[in-house]
Amino acid sequence: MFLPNIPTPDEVLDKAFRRAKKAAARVRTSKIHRQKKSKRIEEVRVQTACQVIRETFEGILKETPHVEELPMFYQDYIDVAVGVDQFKKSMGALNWANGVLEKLQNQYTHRIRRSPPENAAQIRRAAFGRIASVVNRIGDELDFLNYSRQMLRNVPTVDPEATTAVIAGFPNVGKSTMLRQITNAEPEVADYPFTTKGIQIGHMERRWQKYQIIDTPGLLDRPVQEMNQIELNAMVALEHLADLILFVFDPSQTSGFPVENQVNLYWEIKQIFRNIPVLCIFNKMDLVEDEENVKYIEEHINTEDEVLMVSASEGSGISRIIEKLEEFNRQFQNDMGNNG
Ligand SMILES: Nc1nc2c(ncn2[C@@H]2O[C@H](COP(=O)(O)OP(=O)(O)OP(=O)(O)O)[C@@H](O)[C@H]2O)c(=O)[nH]1
Ligand SMILES: [Mg+2]
Repeated sequence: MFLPNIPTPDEVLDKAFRRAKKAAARVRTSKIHRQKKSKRIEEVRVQTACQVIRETFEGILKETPHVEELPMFYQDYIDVAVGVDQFKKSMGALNWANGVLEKLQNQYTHRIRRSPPENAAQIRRAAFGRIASVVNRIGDELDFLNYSRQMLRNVPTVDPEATTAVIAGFPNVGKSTMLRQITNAEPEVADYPFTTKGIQIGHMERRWQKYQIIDTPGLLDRPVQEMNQIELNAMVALEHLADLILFVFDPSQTSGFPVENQVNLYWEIKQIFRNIPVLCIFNKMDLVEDEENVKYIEEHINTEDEVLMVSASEGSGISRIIEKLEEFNRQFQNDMGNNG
């Protein structure tokens, strides 16, 4: 997401006063009386200064997306990253400043016009003082918007229209390997305020339908009790996006996590993504020698969830996952069609 450049109050004022001075130098004088000229110059300086600042703020307001018009995922994302209320408040401050500047511009232009010529410079200086104080008043807000710009620079480009699967499971069970295999490409990796390690998004297109597969390292791989508020909020954002959860088990336990723990995490994920279907993937099947762990998992998960056996690193079973995604998508579209 792109937010426009945000200047500091000093930058705003420097630019405004510099431009005002230049504009004053261009005031045509030959035909007007000297006394009138000095008033005209001060008037132009006040007007130009106000105008330049207002245009700067209007530009920012126009180029910044309206939070409430964005897809829910982005709204939640912004909320997690910087806080939606603070963001809106800061945008409101720009509006406020523009309102005040408009008034000052009118007020001081009139004052200069009505004043004796020898007072014009003094009135202009007073106007500049008021202008500076308005701009400085919203210094914190400008600062915050600049910070938001940094924080939101690397928002992953999610496609709200694409059918979206979110991969969950303990670390080292083969999630990233699977993502690479399914989407057949190096996934896009973006900074993500939800996790420490960034988000990975893989894109895939089959029969004119777009799919995106999301891996969130460091987020969906540990118990909910250990999560902080930011991470819990992140769940909400993912919930808006996920059409399907791919929960990856490692029955070989070579990842270092006993199947009991894996099953516990599975149930937690199901609790969080309450209404979202889960496809259970048993990975690293090439390493599984006896079936005991496979059986254990099968007996302890919801019997309605479908199970696929794969080996991500060897690529076996991957096409089954893709078929399942397509199947799910068809069903999903049908349901949508029937309900809409
Ligand atoms: N033998 C075997 N190894 C696999 C398989 N899938 C993944 N691996 C290996 O398991 C290790 C972990 O794989 P990753 O894809 O990085 O696992 P991950 O779940 O993304 O791990 P984190 O990002 O740390 O959560 C790597 O060394 C992979 O090569 C598989 O099906 N069979
Ligand atoms: Mg990974």
